[in-house]
Amino acid sequence: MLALVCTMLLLFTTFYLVTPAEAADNQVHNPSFEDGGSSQTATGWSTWGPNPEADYYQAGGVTGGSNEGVHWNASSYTVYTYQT
Ligand SMILES: [Ca+2]
Repeated sequence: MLALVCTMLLLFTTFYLVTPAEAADNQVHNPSFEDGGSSQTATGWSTWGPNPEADYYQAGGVTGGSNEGVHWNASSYTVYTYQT
């Protein structure tokens, strides 16, 4: 019985204390690439690497909404998209 009570208390604590705090701490700007910018770089995002042309954003809803961030090129590439 004590184990059940402890488990219920842990679940309650995890749900009510950890989940809201994590949501409030999301500091990613433009996480779903909905804010404009140039066709090459969405607002708030930066590109680094030897193949920056492989990083772009376009119409599409894979990340939700109407625009999506993409890493793609017809040949092999290395590119990073990041925020600071
Ligand atoms: Ca989106």
